[in-house]
Amino acid sequence: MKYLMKRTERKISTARTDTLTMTAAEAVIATLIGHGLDTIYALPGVQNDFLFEALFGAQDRLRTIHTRHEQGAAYMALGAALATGKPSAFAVVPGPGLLNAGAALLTAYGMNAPVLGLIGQIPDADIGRGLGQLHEIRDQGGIIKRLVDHSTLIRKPEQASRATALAMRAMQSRRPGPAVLECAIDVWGKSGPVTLQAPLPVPATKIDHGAIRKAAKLLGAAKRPLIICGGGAQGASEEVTALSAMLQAPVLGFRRGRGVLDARDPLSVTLPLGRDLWGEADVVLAVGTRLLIQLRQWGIDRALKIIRVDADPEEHGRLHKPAVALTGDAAPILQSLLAELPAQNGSRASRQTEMQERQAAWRKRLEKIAPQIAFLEAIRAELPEDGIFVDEVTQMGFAARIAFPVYKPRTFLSPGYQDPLGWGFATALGAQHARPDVPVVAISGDGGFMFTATEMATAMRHRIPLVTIVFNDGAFGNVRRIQQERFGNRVIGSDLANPDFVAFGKSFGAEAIRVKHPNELRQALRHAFAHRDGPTLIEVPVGAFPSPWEFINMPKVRG
Ligand SMILES: Cc1ncc(C[n+]2csc(CCOP(=O)(O)OP(=O)(O)O)c2C)c(N)n1
Ligand SMILES: [Mg+2]
Repeated sequence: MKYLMKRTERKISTARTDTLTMTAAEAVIATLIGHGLDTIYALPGVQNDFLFEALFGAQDRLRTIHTRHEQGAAYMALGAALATGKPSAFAVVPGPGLLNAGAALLTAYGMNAPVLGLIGQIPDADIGRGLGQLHEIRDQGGIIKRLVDHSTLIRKPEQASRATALAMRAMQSRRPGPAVLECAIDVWGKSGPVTLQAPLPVPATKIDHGAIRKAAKLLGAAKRPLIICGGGAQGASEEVTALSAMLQAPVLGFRRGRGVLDARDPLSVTLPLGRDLWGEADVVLAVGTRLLIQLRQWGIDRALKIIRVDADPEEHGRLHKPAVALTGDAAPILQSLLAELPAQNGSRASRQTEMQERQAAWRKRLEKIAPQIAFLEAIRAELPEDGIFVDEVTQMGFAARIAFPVYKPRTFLSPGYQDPLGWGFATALGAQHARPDVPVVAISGDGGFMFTATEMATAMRHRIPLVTIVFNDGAFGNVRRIQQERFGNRVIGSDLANPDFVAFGKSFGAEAIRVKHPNELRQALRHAFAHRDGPTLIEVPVGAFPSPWEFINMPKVRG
């Protein structure tokens, strides 16, 4: 490791054994660099002083991007992982630092995102004694164990590198997800003999050929096959595209499955039409999705056979016993299925025209949410096809999930079942930081934006060219509408006093502009995407939007 080699005076043994004297912090950082990480999103504090000292020494290999709140650091790491499909890391102090990062860690868990949290600890000898040390929290390790599947408390430098490599492997093995390494204030800075651990091999998916044959038979004989994609299908876009063509099967993606099949393909569908197709289907191939909406809301009966592909064997039968369960990474499993299928699948008539007509009929019905769709069309017209769109828990976000055309995998970031207000802006900052080669646009409401709006300072400090659109209706609009419509207009806790968003953005030195109409939004976006030397905030004042809920919470179609 280049930066470690500068410390030759600390090298205690020969190159043959590669044992070096280094601190626990240096060992963790060298191991992360050895795993290909080049950035850590972080907020310092005394428990992590030795970690930051080591980060100073590693600056040429691992950039430290500091944020203004731990929530920002962890969401940025999440955004980086989602936009690249690779592991990312953040570092925060214990107690309040950990809890501040908690919503993002929870979201990373729900999204199976490989995010590593480095969390400080009180002095090693005092852990668990309840002395009231700075940032002490009762049973921090226990709290962390409820949040992630893999966590380790590093107790000495000798253990640090292997613990890091094991965490990195756990984040990418079986069901991917976040992991945490805790380390005490005094242990980070302790020196000892360290053998750096190279990346450990991630176990490859074992293909169950019997199950593949069974799946191929079912799909080959299916009259109305349907493919449903969740976040677990994002790495299998080519395979899903080929299967869809071979079977003439529509592909439904909602939220995290969007973009697996290009929205320009007439077989690519979103929720409302997807529900119609669920009602007609005889075989469903579900790839990396919990199928919660389908099985709970839309219904299930014996006439529908389900083939599940999931990284987690426990996921298959949680709600319904599938006809075939395939466990592992979606891409290799679907490749095996593609190899087996031609022997089982006869020639199929094209469904292109039928699907085009049905898509057009739904587009007509979606005109009910025309104001949202007009803004989404403006964004789509300006965002390049590989540009990344980050949604939020807002009227515009709900509409985007069903109506924003997504062309490529990993270009529509949506937070999954946690749906935590405030994820958008900070996650998008991380996505834009990790993918400087493509424009990223975040949309949020005035409510959601203010959760992490202070990270505008981070965007300025690190010159992150994210474009953020704030749709300002002066309310937690979604909540307000529910109170108006379902609770007899008993409106409470949902009106908002906002800053002047343009003045707010400008006060940081960001580009900021207010636009009213979709065509003005297009112009503002075009300008922002052409001048990518810092962040841009676009405020769009809006009135109450028409409700999109009839297209999302749709009643049973079978069973
Ligand atoms: C962490 C978190 N807290 C609360 C909520 C509940 N919630 C869902 S939407 C919403 C209002 C969003 O307001 P805004 O961002 O302005 O978007 P709008 O609905 O006005 O379009 C709230 C409070 C949530 N989803 N997540
Ligand atoms: Mg609002």
